[in-house]
Amino acid sequence: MKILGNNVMIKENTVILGTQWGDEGKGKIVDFLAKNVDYVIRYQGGHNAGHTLVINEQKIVLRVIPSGILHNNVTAIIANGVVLSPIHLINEIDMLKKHDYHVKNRVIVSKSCHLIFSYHIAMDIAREKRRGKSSIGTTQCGIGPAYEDKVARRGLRVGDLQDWSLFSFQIKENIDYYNYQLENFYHVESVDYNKVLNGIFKVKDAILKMSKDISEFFERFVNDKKIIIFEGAQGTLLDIDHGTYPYVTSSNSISSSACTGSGIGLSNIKSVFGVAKSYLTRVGNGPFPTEIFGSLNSHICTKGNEFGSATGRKRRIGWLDSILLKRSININSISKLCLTKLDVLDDLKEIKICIGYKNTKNPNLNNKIPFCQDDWQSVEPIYEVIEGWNNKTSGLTDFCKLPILAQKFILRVEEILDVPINIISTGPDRNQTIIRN
Ligand code: 2SA
Ligand code: MG
Repeated sequence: MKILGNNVMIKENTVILGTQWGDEGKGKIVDFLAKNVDYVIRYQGGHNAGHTLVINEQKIVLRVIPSGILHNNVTAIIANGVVLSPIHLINEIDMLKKHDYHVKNRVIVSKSCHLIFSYHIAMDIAREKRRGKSSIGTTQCGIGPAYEDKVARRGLRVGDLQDWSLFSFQIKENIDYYNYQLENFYHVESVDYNKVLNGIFKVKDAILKMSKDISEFFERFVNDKKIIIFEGAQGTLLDIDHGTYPYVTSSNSISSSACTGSGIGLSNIKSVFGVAKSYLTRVGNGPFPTEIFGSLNSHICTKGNEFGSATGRKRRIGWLDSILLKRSININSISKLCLTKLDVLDDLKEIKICIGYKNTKNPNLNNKIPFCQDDWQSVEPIYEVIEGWNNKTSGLTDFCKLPILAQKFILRVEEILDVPINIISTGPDRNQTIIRN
């Protein structure tokens, strides 16, 4: 990626993804950088994501459609790694239409996307209920069960909608399988075959019209030198393999997933751009060493509007954790960072950055990322305390106009992480953004 003065240009195929537990502000950054690209591709997750865009004070939350869609030059691709609720997708297209964005011809769906149906959602809810206190805190969108079906090789894909009679037969098998568990193991209501089938029937033609073999597509646009952004969903620490398992989502959210989740060859991806929040949030359960409670929690939560954009759940709040961020930078091969929500820290007297882990029960684990839940419990963060700038940064677009202490904070984060911070977000609006050369 080359950055030219105030004119940010993505010049090569780039992955843009979250480096923490999601909600870093990826949507805004993808939208901001998509103005001169040809394609934005979602390659994992589903409508559990909530990517918030604010354009001229109008707020739009995209959950499965890639964030570049508001630019007319962008074609949005939902690739094979995504689990797709067909009903949700149609609703999201309608929502955009209401906001005067007519996008139907610019949304393409891979025929290989696995589909999410109401029985996946019923199972997600039933499982969470049964887990009780040790629940994951899922978004209850059916993501986990849909990925389970994919790996178990009983999933139904977008392309399967082409043969309705075969599809109707196969889905009956799956519904019987799910209903047996829902009724006999989870003791909850089963789903009705006809209702599920009718729901899909209503949207199937619209979905099929958008569907394509994406691999065939790639051959063309790689040769034509089209520029692609691969947009990550959730965040690195929620990755099924590399995140804080089992408190993770059910997909790989790291950068290499852009290849498996879309079918593009490894050598066609040229750079990885990580998005990190200036502090840290997590929605759902699981370890969080730098978590903050009390009045500071409420202050940041209110000022940062830290509520799930899909579920409305209050997000947990904590200080920036450089131990986890460094892991994330390595796993993803991140060469550039964007720091978001700087303005949320504007009123604070002091700001902390976690620069080490002391493990109070097991000193061998000092500065290490634990494997066991038990070892996470005994992590005590070691903080560097930075003087707050206590001044407004909200809406600023020039690095030099930032209060000196805010500049110092950014430079210090950059130094700790040893990766350049090229973009700083000072508010939710597309324009509230600083580019650093
Ligand atoms: P799931 O539904 O099976 O993927 O949940 C598993 C874990 O992954 C977390 N997760 C998320 N964390 C942050 N943001 C997400 N998207 C929405 C948002 C979430 C919302 O943008 O605000 O509205 O609550 C997201 N999606 C999944 C989830 O909390 C579980 O910890
Ligand atoms: Mg989000």
